[in-house]
Amino acid sequence: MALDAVTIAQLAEHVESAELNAHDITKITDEYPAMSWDDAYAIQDAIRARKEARGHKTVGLKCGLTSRAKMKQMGVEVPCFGFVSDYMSCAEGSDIDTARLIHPKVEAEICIVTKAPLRGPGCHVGAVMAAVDFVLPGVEIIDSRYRDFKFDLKSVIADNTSASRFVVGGRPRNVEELDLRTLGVVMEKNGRIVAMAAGAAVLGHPAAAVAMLANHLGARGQEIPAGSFIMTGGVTEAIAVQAGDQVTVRFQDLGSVAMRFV
Ligand code: OOG
Ligand code: MG
Repeated sequence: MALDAVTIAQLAEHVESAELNAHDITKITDEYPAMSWDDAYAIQDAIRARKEARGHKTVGLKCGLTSRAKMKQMGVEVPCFGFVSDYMSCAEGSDIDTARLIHPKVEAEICIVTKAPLRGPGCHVGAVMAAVDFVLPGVEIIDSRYRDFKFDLKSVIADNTSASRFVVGGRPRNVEELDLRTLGVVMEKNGRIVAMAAGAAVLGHPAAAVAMLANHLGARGQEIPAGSFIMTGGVTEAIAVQAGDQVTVRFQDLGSVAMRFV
């Protein structure tokens, strides 16, 4: 760790305040260029602890930057991991208030719920598939707290990987009924197709993102508990939205997920 405990706590408050007050900040590595990967995750953990101390429940885990399209869009080469809180969950078909966000973008994500714990190291696609209870379609609304949505990997990890809102919808399906690699996803904004991809865009197989998460947590002595909701990462590049936009994502075999931005 390059940063001391006081600095970690101050940065957690700084980044979380930007989220809660919907104002942007400069990326924190500008001021702390020596920040390590452990520092970045320690800041994210401190943000999680702050939310939980205020009574917010952590309701899921997320993988980010797992598709080439997302990596290319953000200029980052390695996936990252974060969490989602109860207040970030929005109902299918609901209105999402952009006044509480900075510069939101939508992402189509294949999501899973586990029925058994997953622990790395050595977690692989087979182990993940055996632990999947069911598969769900989801849309994540990301909202980087960094100016102009520009960051490096350490800064975005400290910002809980831009987590902001998410919508889970459609119908749950058993994993054996699906081929997650060829599962097609079509994203529409205001009735026009704006992006499309198949599940394999996520590290060759969305379950590979979950294995990576289990291995990441395993290296830190943690596991993915049974019953976890996990978002495997955007299959296409993220699409900017603003008040007045309507978004529908159609997932092959999983139904569609829709929302409106107001
Ligand atoms: C980081 C979060 C990326 C995904 O699904 O790739 C993410 C960002 O692009 O702001 O959630
Ligand atoms: Mg995402």
